[in-house]
Amino acid sequence: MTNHSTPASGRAVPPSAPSAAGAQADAKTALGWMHTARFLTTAAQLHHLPPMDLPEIAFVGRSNAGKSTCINTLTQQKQLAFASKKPGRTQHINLFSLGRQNTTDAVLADLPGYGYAAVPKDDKIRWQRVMANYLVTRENLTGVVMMCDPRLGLTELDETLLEVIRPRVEQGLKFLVLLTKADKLTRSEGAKALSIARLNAGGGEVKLFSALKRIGIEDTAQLLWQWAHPPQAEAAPDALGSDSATPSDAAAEPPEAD
Ligand SMILES: Nc1nc2c(ncn2[C@@H]2O[C@H](COP(=O)(O)OP(=O)(O)OP(=O)(O)O)[C@@H](O)[C@H]2O)c(=O)[nH]1
Ligand SMILES: [Mg+2]
Repeated sequence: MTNHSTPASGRAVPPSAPSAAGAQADAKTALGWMHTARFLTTAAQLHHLPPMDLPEIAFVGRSNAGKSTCINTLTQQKQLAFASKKPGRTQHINLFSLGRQNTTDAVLADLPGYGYAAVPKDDKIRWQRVMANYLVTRENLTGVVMMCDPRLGLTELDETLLEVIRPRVEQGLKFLVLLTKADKLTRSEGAKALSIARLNAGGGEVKLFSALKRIGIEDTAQLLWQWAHPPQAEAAPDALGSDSATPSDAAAEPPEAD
C-alpha cells in the first residue's frame, strides 16, 4: 500500500500552541506527530502491560476491520503494526510511543480483533475478558477508536464493547467510531452508513476512513492529537489551589519543535 507519504517537513513544524478554546493542531502537525510512532512493547496479558501515566489511545474492533492498517496509515509507516489479509493477525496488545525528540507524550494501543470465527471458543472468551478488563481498568486510557466495517455494521460484540466502555465515556473517555474501508462504499452508501453509525454510537464521533483512498486520515490524526493534548484546564482539573506558574506536564504541553 502506498500510504506513507512522509511529511518530510513535518518534523520541523512547531505544533500550534494550545488556545484558550482547546489544543488544536493543523493536519501537518498532527501527522508529523503521528509519524514519530515507534514500537514500545507487546503484551499477551494485561498484567504484562507497563503502567503508564501518559494518554493512551486504543484501537479496537472486529478482526480484519483494519485496525493495524489504520495505525500504519496514520503513522505513515508501512509495517509498524502487523496488518494482514488473514484475520486474527494481531494477537497481543501492541503499544507504540508517540512524541518528538525521543520524548513520549502519548501511546497508541493496537488490540487484537474480536469475532473471528476460526478462533477456538475458549480463546475467544479469554480474549474478550482481557479486552473488557483492559477497557475498564487501564487507568491512562484516554480514548478509544472503534474500527467498524460499515458493510457489516455494528456487530453484537461491538455493541457489548460499547456497553463496557459507556460508563467511562460518560466520565470523559474520548470515543471515535471509524467506518473503515470506505473506498468500498459509494458516496450515498457512505452517507447512509455515517448516519446509522451516529445513531448507534450514542453521540460519539463517527468518521469515514479509508487507508486505500486516504479518506479521513488528516481529520483522525488531528482528533487524536487533540485527545492527547487536552487544554490545560482539562489536563489539570484540580490544581489544588496552586496559583503558581507550574510547568505543565508533558501530556499537556505541545512537543517542542526540532
Ligand atoms: N479496501 C480496503 N482494505 C483495507 C483497508 N484497511 C485495511 N484493509 C484490508 O483489510 C485487511 C485487514 O486489515 P488489518 O489492518 O490487518 O485488520 P485488523 O483489524 O488489524 O485485523 P486483526 O489484527 O485480525 O484484528 C487487510 O487485508 C487490509 O489490507 C482499507 O481502507 N480499504
Ligand atoms: Mg491487527
